[in-house]
Amino acid sequence: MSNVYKSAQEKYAKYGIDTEKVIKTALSVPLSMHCWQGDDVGGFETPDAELSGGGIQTTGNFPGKARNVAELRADIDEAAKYIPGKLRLNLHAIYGEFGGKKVERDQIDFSHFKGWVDWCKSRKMGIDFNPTFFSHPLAADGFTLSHKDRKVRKFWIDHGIACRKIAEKIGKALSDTVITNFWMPDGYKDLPADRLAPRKRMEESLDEIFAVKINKKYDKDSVECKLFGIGSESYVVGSHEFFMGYAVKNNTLLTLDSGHFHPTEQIADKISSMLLFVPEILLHVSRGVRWDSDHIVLFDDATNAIMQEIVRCGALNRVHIGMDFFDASVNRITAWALGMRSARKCILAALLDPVAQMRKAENAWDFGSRLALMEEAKTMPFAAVWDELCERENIPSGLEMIDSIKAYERDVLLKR
Ligand code: RNT
Ligand code: ZN
Repeated sequence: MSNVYKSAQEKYAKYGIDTEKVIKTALSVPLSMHCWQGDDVGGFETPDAELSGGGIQTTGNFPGKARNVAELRADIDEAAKYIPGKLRLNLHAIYGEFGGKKVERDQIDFSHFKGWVDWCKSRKMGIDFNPTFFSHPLAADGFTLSHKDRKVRKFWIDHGIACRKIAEKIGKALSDTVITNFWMPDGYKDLPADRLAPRKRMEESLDEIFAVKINKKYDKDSVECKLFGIGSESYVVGSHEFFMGYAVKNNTLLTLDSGHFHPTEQIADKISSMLLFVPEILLHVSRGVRWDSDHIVLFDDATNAIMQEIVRCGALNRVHIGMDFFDASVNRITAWALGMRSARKCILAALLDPVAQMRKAENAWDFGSRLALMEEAKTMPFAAVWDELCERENIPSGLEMIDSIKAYERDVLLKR
């Protein structure tokens, strides 16, 4: 235990905060690691899926992206070396092991994910799941579950059902609860003449998917809204109001992606409201930059505000924290590690806040002291506690991490 940490511990103790307890809690919060940062959301379908017709776009051409399951696993292992605390793995349906065969998305089953289950088991990682409603010829019109053509809708409905069944089996195999997230890119580039009909079709399709009984002990469904995407600038079927309404009406989880709202709108303030009306929340922690929703997460105000809200609502067990960023312009391992370390840092910082004192001031109508305490918290010796947390977990410090990832880049990534 370093002297710097000891002195920090004393300072926090003056505010009634036990840094030892905080470190343990911060490490115990699961972060769901999105597999898609490793290969730019490509997946391993045969023939190679193309990133077209779906509003998902990764930019950048940093060398060495994972080309197959084995490489992706090696990269996840490498990134995990730098991320302290409990991890889950968030898989998209296109990341199955299809044995070099073409398996249509409405035909996928648990066997394609059995390898991932074993792999995650040996790493004590839980799994989360996502049907993939993009990068497919039947998504090329920009519509899936709300497509005008019943045949197209049916294909995607069957995909959604197949994914829920897979997720349930994964949950059973891991004695855990998988969260399956539904995000559909459906929308129009330009002004629609009919905004209602696609939304009605989307609702009916989702109803059909969720009508299939799944054991909630093993799988829970979540729905994700978005304001706009590339190619769906004017209208997204699954808007915030659509999915907030859908989740409340149907008692599903609601996914809040930090990059899916107006540029100045933040999701932190939404958490306390939604906790009153939906059973649980899934977060896609990301960083919106102008029109892009998927930059690498940082230790910034928006992410700190999110984690503060979860902690202050006492909702660490009802808000599931998943990552959703993808950057192909930097080393992908760095992207993963940096983004997820930042998320963990924000959790730690939120747990170190003197909330009890702030609330005391608030309840006494003493808003000056409340604000002063919030300011005070910002310059408390947070870094000393973070370093201690990393050291105890044998996680390299920031600078060591950069050197170590550079070595992996030289020895592994650049040889691909
Ligand atoms: C897209 C959504 C969605 C995807 C992943 C890959 O805007 O955020 O969550 O990023 O499913
Ligand atoms: Zn998302």
